[in-house]
Amino acid sequence: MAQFEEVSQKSAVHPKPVGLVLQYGTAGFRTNSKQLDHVMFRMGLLATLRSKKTKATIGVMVTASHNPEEDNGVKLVDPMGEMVTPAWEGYATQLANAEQEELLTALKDIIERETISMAQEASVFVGKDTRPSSDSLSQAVLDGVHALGGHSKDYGLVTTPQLHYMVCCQNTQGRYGEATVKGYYRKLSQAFIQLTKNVPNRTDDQKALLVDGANGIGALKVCEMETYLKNELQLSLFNDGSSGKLNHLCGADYVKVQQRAPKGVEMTAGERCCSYDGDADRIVYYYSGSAGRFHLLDGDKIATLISTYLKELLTQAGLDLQIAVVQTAYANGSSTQYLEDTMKVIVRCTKTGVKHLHHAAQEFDIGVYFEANGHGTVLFSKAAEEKIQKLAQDSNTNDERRRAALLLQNTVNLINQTVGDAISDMLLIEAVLAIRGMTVQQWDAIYTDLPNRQLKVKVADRRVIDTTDAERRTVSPAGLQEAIDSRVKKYRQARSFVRPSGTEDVVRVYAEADTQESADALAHEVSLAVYRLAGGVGEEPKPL
Ligand code: G16
Repeated sequence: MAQFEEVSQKSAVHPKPVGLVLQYGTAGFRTNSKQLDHVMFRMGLLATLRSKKTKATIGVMVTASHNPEEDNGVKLVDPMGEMVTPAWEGYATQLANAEQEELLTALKDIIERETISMAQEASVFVGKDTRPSSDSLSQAVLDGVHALGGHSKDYGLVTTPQLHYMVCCQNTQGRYGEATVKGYYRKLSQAFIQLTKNVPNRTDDQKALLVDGANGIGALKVCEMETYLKNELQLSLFNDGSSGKLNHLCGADYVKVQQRAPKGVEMTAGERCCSYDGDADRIVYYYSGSAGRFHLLDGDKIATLISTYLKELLTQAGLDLQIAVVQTAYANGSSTQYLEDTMKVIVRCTKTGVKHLHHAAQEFDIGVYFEANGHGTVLFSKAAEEKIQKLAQDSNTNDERRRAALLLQNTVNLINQTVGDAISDMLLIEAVLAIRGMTVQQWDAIYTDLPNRQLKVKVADRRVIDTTDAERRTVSPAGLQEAIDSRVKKYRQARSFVRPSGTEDVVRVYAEADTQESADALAHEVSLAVYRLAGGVGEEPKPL
């Protein structure tokens, strides 16, 4: 077939280094950008096949999100804007790792197993972040799409959640919104203005927010959006990419893991600040206390704020909808306790990775999901959206119920339900704080985090660590879980777990306890156990 000849010819321009094997990680392939040209070409092929199979538009985002600038990666987006289904992750691995001469066989194998009609039209949306390598890598994706005769639309520089949004808009024939960047700005800003317009006496101070753009795509896009917000939010942007390096000493991951303010943000005591990550699908908030102490409001605090707000509105609206919060093992113990014991909402724990949380959240009328690192959103079932809409339009209902229903309706419009979205989450948080008349300090005081520490340990092969129970326990290597258990016992209110990262070549260690000293000591002791039992390389971990 002519298509396969084209693939053969074009793939020679994007050759695979012999013997190179890459794993499909937490959010797709991710490694040094120099190793990714063939992967991108092949993901263009795969996205085209997925599009033929689903008869819908598929998205390919070229980004390595929170990783350093020299890395890159790829995220595949399924028709409703969600991450690609796990069965196809296997195909992605098969295709990415096939040696040059095996590529056509691997491709034909997928076509056969999925009974794909090659006569079917295909459409792929492509986006990229601001990394220097993203230009040529996104071109490699496009080459892959065209080699199999697929149609493409190149959105160029967009945030990851913007690309997810475009795919969903396209496949819902515009019901979710208009598949353009302007359409995205219009939908979100209108919802934000509707939500905040009736809040009495919002001062300029209350409208002010400091934003750390991580020197990435989020900085560019939030600037573009600002005019649409009509001064209802007054942003001061730092780390806008004009001089600093992407994610270097800034961005959501740095702030969360280091528990300190990013470089370059001039914050004064009590000012609300937030940080995006490198592709703007995560956000964390923070402020400096009166004694100069750094206060972090991470994904757990965001989930608590949003679910409290939604629960209150549901009560006011008299709507009987089940609300749940989905977290991972990284969720601070205090947040889980508060959600279950005080707020009395259902809490679920899944493995790390948005795809797992998203899937779990879909089981409820309203599923609020957030990873502690600030990646999350809210999902509304179709039935829940319909009930909200019906009530908002019911002129016979009383004012309080109608007001709550209208707020819920605009809240639904403000949220990017396809995936975590730093810009959409930021607007939602700002709206909730305004509507509830809360300061960042009052939000922070909802519950007190248990002191915690995250560390990374280098090992020869992180795959030797296998976990179970939503990554809260290890099953291999032998003796590691026992070692963790015996160390946890020494501290009060303590918990610790380890897991191989799916985005970086490290093992992640998490520990929490009643004091920062104990959390630090526990994290160090567990890191040593990992180093000794799981094949640590380089220097032994040192106490903090
Ligand atoms: C990705 C995933 C997140 C995950 C993070 C870290 O985020 O989308 O779900 O929490 O990686 O994963 P790991 O601990 O396996 O390295 P991002 O923002 O980097 O794309």
